[in-house]
Amino acid sequence: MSTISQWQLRAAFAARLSEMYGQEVPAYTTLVDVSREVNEEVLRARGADAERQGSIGRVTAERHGAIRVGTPRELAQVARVFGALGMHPVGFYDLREAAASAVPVVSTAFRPVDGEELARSPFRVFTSMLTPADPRFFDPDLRARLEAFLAARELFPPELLTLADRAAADRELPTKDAERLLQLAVASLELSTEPVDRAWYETLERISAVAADIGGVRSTHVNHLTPRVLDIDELYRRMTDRGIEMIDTIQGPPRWKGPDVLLRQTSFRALAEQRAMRLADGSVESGALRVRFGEVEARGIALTPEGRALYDDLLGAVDEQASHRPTETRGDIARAVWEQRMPGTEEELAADGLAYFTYRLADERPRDGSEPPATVDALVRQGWVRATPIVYEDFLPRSAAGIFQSNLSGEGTRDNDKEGAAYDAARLSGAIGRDVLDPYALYAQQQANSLARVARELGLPDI
Ligand code: OOG
Ligand code: NI
Repeated sequence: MSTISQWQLRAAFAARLSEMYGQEVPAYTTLVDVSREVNEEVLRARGADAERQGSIGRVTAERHGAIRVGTPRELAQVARVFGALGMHPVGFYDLREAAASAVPVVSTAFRPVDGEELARSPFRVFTSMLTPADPRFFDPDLRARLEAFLAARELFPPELLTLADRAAADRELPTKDAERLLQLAVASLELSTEPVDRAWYETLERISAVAADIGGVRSTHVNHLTPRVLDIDELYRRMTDRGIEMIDTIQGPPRWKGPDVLLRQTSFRALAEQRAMRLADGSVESGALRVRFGEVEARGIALTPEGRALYDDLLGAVDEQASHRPTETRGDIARAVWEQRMPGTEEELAADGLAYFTYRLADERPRDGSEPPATVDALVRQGWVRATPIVYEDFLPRSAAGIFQSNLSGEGTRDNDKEGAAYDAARLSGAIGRDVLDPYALYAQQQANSLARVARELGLPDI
């Protein structure tokens, strides 16, 4: 009997979701086409160098999606569905704090965790969960109504969850079951045609458009699907030239002369889509909602906690300077700050312990019988070992807040005099009954494994 492995399920799921989303949101297809065009040009111009952070095959197929759910129970079900595809919750993002207007969610990202799995298919889904218990957003009455509404809906059919548990346990599924799982999983993330209860939706919308998007309807949906591009500035220009109105910034690090680090993202608001609305008297009329959008991203080297602290520090410095110099663009200010304070080469980032790399023996290493040196720096400098950057596979809370933000219309309401409900990675782990993994630990492990192997191959003690 032929079977489909987890990574094949994941790759097939990403491809089908992409096909579905392209049919539902035509601007997404434009984005994918322009991304491919830019990637091919970058590859031609930069050759092998363009593939240092992932093969062109990987980058071209690479996507992340985003979904939003309402309760820990629903998030635990999401974890089962993605667990079937070899995707695990990594990282904790508190968007309640990061956004200027009301975004009452906490988030994690489901993604493959080991290097080989990432190379096969790096598909990831940024997944947010509403926080009805946060009194800054919801009063006790609305919280109770919201929780009752959420408790009564079913996002994922039992058949899907049963198949998902089997795929996770067996790490594969027979072809026929795999087909069924993929169908049910994609269908559960399509935009529903069920009429929206207008009064209820608007009640939540007054608090936050995100709350309405999550708790105002009886289903969930993928709200964007993001291709990866090798030159995001060029992509931004081309999309603008095609008349697609992008948000006014690229989130994350500036364009600068040093290495690409972490993640740069930009987005555009999707058009309003026609949706059936149910009115108080039970009649249905046609309305429109804007709930889906487009986003694109460029990925760079993963930073260590020290590197990340520096990144956050620079963000603060840029904010500070931008507030005093309203005539200069944020990009120009950021570039100047980075050129002053961020190490400008991969070698320096590695030497300062600011970024993660994997190491392997160089093909052209000395073979004259000389002894290899005992430190990583010296091994690299003397040509024994080559360093390859580890790509950042995760997200940035401030950028994510910017993406949420730029796609909202109203400000919503948040009562900052109240104390927010506490939430962190440990609580989220408890709520969904599985570990939310620490991204730094994953990168550090990947780096350490590669160094252990190099040490073994060279007959060195630990390096
Ligand atoms: C998620 C927004 C964040 C990203 O790439 O940072 C995000 C959402 O709108 O649900 O997708
Ligand atoms: Ni996104």
